[in-house]
Amino acid sequence: MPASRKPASTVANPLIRNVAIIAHVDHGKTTLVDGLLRQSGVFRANERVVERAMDNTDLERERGITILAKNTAVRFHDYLINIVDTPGHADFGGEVERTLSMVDGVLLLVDASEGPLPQTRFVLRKALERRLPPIVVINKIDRQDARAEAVLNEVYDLFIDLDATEDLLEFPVVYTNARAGTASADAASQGPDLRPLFDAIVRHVPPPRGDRDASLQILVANLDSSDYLGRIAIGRVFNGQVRIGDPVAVCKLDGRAQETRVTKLFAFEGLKRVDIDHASAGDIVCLAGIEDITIGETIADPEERLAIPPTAIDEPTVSMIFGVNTSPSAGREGQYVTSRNIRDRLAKELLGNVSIRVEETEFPEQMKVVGRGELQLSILIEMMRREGYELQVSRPEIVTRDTGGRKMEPVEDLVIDVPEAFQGVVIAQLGTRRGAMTRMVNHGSGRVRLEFRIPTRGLIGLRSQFLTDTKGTGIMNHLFAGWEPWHGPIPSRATGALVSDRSGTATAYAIYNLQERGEIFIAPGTLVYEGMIIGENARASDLDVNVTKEKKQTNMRASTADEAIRLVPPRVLGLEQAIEFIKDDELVEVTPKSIRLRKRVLAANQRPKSRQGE
Ligand SMILES: Nc1nc2c(ncn2[C@@H]2O[C@H](COP(=O)(O)OP(=O)(O)OP(=O)(O)O)[C@@H](O)[C@H]2O)c(=O)[nH]1
Ligand SMILES: [Mg+2]
Repeated sequence: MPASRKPASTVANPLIRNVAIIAHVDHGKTTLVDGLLRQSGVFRANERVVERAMDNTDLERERGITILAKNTAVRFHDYLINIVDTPGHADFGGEVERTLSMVDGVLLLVDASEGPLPQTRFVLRKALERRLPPIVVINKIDRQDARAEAVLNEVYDLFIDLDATEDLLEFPVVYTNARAGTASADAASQGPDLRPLFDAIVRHVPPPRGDRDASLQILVANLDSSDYLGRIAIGRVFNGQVRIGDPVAVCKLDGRAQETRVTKLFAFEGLKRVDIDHASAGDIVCLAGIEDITIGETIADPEERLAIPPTAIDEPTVSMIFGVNTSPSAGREGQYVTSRNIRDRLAKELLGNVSIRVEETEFPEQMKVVGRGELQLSILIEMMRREGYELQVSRPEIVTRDTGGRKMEPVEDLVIDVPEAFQGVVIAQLGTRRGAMTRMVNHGSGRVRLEFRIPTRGLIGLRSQFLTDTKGTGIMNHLFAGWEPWHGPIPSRATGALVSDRSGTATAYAIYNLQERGEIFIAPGTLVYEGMIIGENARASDLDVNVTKEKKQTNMRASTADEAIRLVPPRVLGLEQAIEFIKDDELVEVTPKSIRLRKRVLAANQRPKSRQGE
């Protein structure tokens, strides 16, 4: 099948702009889209609009972060502006990479106080590789600690560092307060609205190029689904035109062509999808009713079948084993529990999620899922659990490579921002994880910025430790930096586990007696099984304990009431904390109702005793 995308020299539609908003996490992308939606008259005057309207999945709203890239479109005068809101967290970088194929320019948002951070660098690099002209938006200009001028200089440095060509260095700059919905070309004064930003988009983002009269080519860059339409392909028409009812050929990734017909066609309009019967070069559209279509495929003319070569995406580096739940309580709380169920769900995930990979293991009931980071994998696990799945997962591992007989591992650039007082403890912690400090900047504000080069392995489990060490005041961000020779062993958790030695119901009496040994994870009344981890031992070795013991002299449990008063509240681990906590010989059991920690080998007498100081 011929693969080509003619570099069209003609403007496909002078009244369209296709733009992506890219930035480091939390710099205000989704909030800025709210402003653009509001001010383009998408909402009725009296309509109440939720904040961060584009973050419309449960998990996005709960966590306040964008996970999936999403499209919207707004009108400004005679122009239609298609906007892609992208996630800023490094684990979802794949979403940014794939959506850049839809657009002709980017808004690079930078927080006026934080300045460029690791993911700013990543997304800008991806945009520059595609030679997408940027508009730099310095956002949160209202912050007390805003330092717009210095931040702009840092942005220039970043461009130069990334070898941006002269023409791309001449980017326009707009200063915004996304929350208030104001923009200005000048840092010192804010206008009444976002018009300066709309103007900049219309002026500096080039109109889409393409040939309406050429053979049809639509590149699928994203997927969505709806209950009554099924799978929806989202993509950009690069060349040609398409009408409802047209026969088309889908150029599949494996080189096959699948003939089908266009039955449903939509365009974006604010937060809605509207039916259209025709689209042409330059448009961003949704097509429903094409079976099995996936990202990277081209919907083409049935005769000519010209595929657009898909873009290569950075390789994932962190893996976890997803397996069938084998604990004694398996199957009680979930709806989908078999390896077949888990396998099918992962296959479905692969269709829409370009930055994960699923590999078989030597055991049919275990799959290895490879992704970009712990957060990405734990979000997938959380989604599965909410959909009714039960599974057990292992401690995250990193992917290694063999280069010329040398074992190589991924390393990251880690940027940390902490109050000076915590600098020492953070440096010590990173030292044990083989982090090497590369830079230290003291802005004189009481906080210091520390930069490290660290094996990706050293980051596993770091986040919760870091938050504890800095009493929640530290900020850490990292970015994949490349491959380096294996850095040697990194110690895992220094403490052992308190492990239940039998099944039964945990009692307040037993917990009361155990709590001096370490921290307890469960409350009285919790059902436990042999091999289940019920707490963290203060010492390095594991300890088998009886957490079901009843007080001898009373025959009633009534006494639990007064004992409960003296119980330290359990440290209940959330999914991510549980994943960060476990060692290689431990697993996290995940069901729609519970998150339990367990030893891999449940029977106490068959379990190898964990070695001291491992
Ligand atoms: N003070 C101030 N806060 C802002 C501004 N813009 C956004 N915020 C706040 O910054 C936080 C993050 O905003 P989001 O819009 O979710 O950021 P984002 O870039 O979409 O984040 P991700 O999609 O997760 O990468 C929210 O609490 C916003 O209210 C601004 O101009 N000024
Ligand atoms: Mg967002």
